[in-house]
Amino acid sequence: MSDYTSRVLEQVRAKNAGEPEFLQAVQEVISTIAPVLSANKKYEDNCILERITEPERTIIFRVPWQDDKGNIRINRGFRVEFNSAIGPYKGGLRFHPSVNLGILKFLGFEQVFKNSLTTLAMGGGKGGSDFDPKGKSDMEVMRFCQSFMTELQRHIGPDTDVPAGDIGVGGREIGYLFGQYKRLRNEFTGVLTGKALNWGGSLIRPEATGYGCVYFAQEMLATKNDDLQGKVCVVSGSGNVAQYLVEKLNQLGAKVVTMSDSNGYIFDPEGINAEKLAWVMELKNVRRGRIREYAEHFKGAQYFEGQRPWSVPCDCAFPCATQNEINGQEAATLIKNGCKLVAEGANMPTDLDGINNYLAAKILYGPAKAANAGGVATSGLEMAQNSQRLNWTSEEVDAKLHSIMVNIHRNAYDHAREFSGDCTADFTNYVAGANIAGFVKVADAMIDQGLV
Ligand code: NDP
Ligand code: 2IT
Repeated sequence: MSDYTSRVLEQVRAKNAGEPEFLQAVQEVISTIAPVLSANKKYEDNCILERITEPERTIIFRVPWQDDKGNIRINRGFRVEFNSAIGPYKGGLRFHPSVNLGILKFLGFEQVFKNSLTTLAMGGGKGGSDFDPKGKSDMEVMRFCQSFMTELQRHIGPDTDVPAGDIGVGGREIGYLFGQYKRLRNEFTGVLTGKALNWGGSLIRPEATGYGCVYFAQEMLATKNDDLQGKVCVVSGSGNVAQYLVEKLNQLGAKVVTMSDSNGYIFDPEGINAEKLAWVMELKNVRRGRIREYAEHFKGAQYFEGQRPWSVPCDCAFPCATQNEINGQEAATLIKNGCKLVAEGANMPTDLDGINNYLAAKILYGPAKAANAGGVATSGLEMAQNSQRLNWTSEEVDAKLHSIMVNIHRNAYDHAREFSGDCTADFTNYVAGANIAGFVKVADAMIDQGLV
């Protein structure tokens, strides 16, 4: 770390005490971009680090709604509009009881660099609420979404800020949110992505994060003349990202042996094939049940209550549930058991100790902001289709997604090799590469646009 990066990190810590996830995300980025800051004095002269760590705007609002029994309920709504240097704010909405300002600031901060890596014109933002959709009826979810959008609609728009889904926000929620926006504003625009196909959505958007993460893993393996055929894979989560990631791994001949949810994980030594995955999708998307039912339904599978899957021996690991789901010890266990690749579908799933363990072991490690950027990239493709008022075929969208993931990998790889001193013939530090590549584009745009 240089004097400049240490000084800014201290300031950020002092100003954002009590937001550990945000500080963790900032530390990871700042600690890896020092070489590019030392080589280009203009970033320090323009106080880019001080500015890029401060959201442009943070909106916090009350969300009152009524449950099915007629009780009045109050939640807190947020939108963090982090950085608009290279395009309108873009990023998902998370509905989960753990949501608070610090978590949304970490997610918004990550989104700035991720969106930059996609090569598309999107700034970074994130929002959501501490509302828990679990156990709520469709009508309760609808009333909540309508109340949330009644306030949020003042702050967003197709050229201003374009939200999408994240944990707890899928097709159902996007539908209710879009309906209320359209009603209040009397306009049918691409203000949200992740829409259904019959009213402006894009083919492949639901699949995009999971598919994209697998495409990124393929690119990392290709640098070692390897591929996914026959690889034993451990996956966490069983939501949107995990489901389509497992689908693509199966298509490419890998064997997925675990999935999980917030209560525990299932281990299926035979592999979660296409037929079993279809059952999981019905369980999670229609019946909204628990993953433990898998082990009751499929003989030979086991369920581990309250545990995460990282002690299961594997070739490749794909965390797809939530932040900090792999700590230093769990990362060490993965490596000890032979894991050679980690590609992150979730945002910041590995803590800083865990990342250091991957880097020390020199495994292929695809950090979230590069590996899971396919979701927001395909949101960018949805925005492009909405502007054109055209729908592309799934082959077209998938080909564009694939080529974006190849480009993100190449960009991170090249920037790592140019700037990060620890790369060798067989090791690429994709953390440094992704952070530097994402940072430079946004920072240069901020300088071009003056002190705003
Ligand atoms: P979903 O809500 O569809 O699924 C989330 C999954 O993770 C569920 O299986 C859920 O379990 C589990 N989970 C959530 N919170 C926790 C927790 N605190 N502890 C353990 N398990 C948990 O969300 P997504 O699949 O969309 O998102 C998963 C991750 O991917 C998140 O980190 C998100 O930010 C990231 N991401 C999502 C993108 C997208 O396009 N959707 C794009 C890029 C990243 P349960 O079923 O019990 O709730
Ligand atoms: O974390 C993410 O990139 C997302 N949840 C997707 C955001 C988006 O705008 O599609």
